[in-house]
Amino acid sequence: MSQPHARPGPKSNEWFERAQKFTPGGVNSPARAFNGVGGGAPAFIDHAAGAWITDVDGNDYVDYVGSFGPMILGHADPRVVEAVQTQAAKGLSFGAPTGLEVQLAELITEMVASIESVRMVNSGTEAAMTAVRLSRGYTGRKKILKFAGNYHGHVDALLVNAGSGALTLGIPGSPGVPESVVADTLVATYNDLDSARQAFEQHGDDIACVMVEPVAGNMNCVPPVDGFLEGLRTLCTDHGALLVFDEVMTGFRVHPGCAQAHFGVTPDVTALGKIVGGGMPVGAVGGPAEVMKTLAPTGPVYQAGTLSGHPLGMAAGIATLEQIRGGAVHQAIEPQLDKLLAGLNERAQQHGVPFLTQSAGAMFGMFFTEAETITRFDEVAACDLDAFSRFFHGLLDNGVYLAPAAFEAAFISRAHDDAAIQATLEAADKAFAAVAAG
Ligand code: KE4
Repeated sequence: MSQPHARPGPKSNEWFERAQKFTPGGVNSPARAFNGVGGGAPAFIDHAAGAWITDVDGNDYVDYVGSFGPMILGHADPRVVEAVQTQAAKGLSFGAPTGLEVQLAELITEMVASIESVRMVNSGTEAAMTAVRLSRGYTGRKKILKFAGNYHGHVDALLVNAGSGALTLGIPGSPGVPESVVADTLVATYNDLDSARQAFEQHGDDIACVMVEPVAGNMNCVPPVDGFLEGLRTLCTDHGALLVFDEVMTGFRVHPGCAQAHFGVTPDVTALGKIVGGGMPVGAVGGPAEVMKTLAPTGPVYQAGTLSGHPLGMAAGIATLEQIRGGAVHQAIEPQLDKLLAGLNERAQQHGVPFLTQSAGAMFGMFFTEAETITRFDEVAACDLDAFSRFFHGLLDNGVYLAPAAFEAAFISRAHDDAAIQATLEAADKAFAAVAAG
């Protein structure tokens, strides 16, 4: 399917011109804008299948964005598409419960050991927001602890910047977020257990929850160092706080049982998104029934949604998780990712480009650095971001599509066969040459 490529062509430019007239920045999520890689029109997509995505100018790309994570089976998986088409013909949404919601809830509780009860929502943001309100309602406490470089959606209380120092009180991370809303948000350093311990020493009995990405996928791809997640588990248990794993990205991606199964650490509450909806707008928040019963209508913590448990999203989620649960998808992906990363590192070395890859399950990251390992946000920020931008465009010009930012993770799917990997490595050879040329 691959063919010689130019960067997004005239039709993407036309759509971008039109889009900017009616939508801020011409995109419905800033993560899709090319601002972080020198600007210009993003590729407007016409269709996708398997590992490949095709833009409106007919350029084919091997895709490592995968809708920022959901497409672990590859694009337009026949069973997922068929499930959505069949359900759509029966009506789109009812404002009343359906058996589909029960089936997806049963699948989630079967696949994720820590989840006995689950509430469907419409996005990862909603899942994280609900997890915070649930934790505060369940514990009767106000403070929440998160980590610099972790992203949990655009929830006001979680849109905070870390100040200087290991532990800081939240500073609004965006205009429109009042200081009062983040006054109870503590920010520690990811992979620095002492900074979390310091938070508990200072605020222990008022911390409702610790919210953490079990693999940090919003500061490129930074796995937890040994003992970090285990240490958070102990701190939360000792101080009566809830440990919330934001598995919106890692859920069903790092392991069929989520990152918590991969690392053997059990959270109290899990936020899910992306893969759980198979590419449709679905989020979920789950945990022990004892905690989850705090949510309305069984408990006093209010939470609701017109389209929560949407039949088409449930159908897509069921069709996706049914293919993941046995483990065969992750087993098939592993050797392909190994081949890809080995090939990338080999070509970087051939071109004399300082380059590092890190991965967890079916997600991975690429850093332009001399460092042997990256474990902290400041180390990511110190990487050569200009080199990443040249690499991004070198790949795009040669038919490989990455997220347009050095702080995003990359995603491989079951559909990334040897042909896709080979096409990627041929493009990478040219892209590393562009990086080396400076
Ligand atoms: P959504 O509201 O975008 O469905 O999920 C928010 C969210 C929550 N938690 C984690 C760990 C996440 O990674 C996300 C969303 N991830 C970004 C990618 N960095 C989505 C891309 C975008 O915002 O367009």
